[in-house]
Amino acid sequence: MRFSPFAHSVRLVLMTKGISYDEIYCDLRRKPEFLLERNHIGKIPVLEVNGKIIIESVVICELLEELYPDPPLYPKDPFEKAQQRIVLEIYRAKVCQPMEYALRSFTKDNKDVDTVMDGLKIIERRLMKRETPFFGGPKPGMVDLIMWPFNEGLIILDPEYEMVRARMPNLFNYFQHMMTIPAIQATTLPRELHVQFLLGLLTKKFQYDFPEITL
Ligand SMILES: N[C@@H](CCC(=O)N[C@@H](CS)C(=O)NCC(=O)O)C(=O)O
Repeated sequence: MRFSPFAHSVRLVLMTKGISYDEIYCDLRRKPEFLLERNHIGKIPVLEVNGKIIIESVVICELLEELYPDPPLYPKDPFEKAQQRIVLEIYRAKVCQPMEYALRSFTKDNKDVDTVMDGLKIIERRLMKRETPFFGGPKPGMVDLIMWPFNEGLIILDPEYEMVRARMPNLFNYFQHMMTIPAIQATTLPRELHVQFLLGLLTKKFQYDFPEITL
């Protein structure tokens, strides 16, 4: 499943830390036995390290931080780390969840999109209080990398991020900065593919991978 934002977060952390890994995509409509053996719930991403199985994208990313501390993606100061994690929690509750509904409606003009924009405004305010280009500081940190795939997906509803630009200039600049980061450039999928995937979900003509596109 090429398009999972949760898997994408893990991919960004792996790439930022320069960890070598093998990636296996799954067709989530016909879940393969090898996935169910490792996660009986059948959700991805699943990380396997030396025979140990870990699920849940944030848990996976934070485990990678502990196993591969260089470069650090969280600050040393526990209070600053807590501040960054608060942003992530707000984002997951106020942006990720409503985004799922908003994307399925496939139109800009509906209340679910307004709910996503309201959630993003909270993130915009948090960003304004910081003096660094990223939540993680001068470079993207854990929170930036975990949030990014959902921000990228927003382009389905908001081509070129026009709504974000008009209503949340700081966040729009932040998106522009994020798009200059090599790991992000290497993994970003064009809007047409996001749209094609989403249409596949809605029409149940799934396409979980586009083999012709190499990441
Ligand atoms: N909380 C999980 C969510 C993972 C998740 O929902 N993955 C989706 C793909 S984007 C999935 O595997 N769906 C298949 C299913 O629910 O059966 C995480 O952060 O890893």
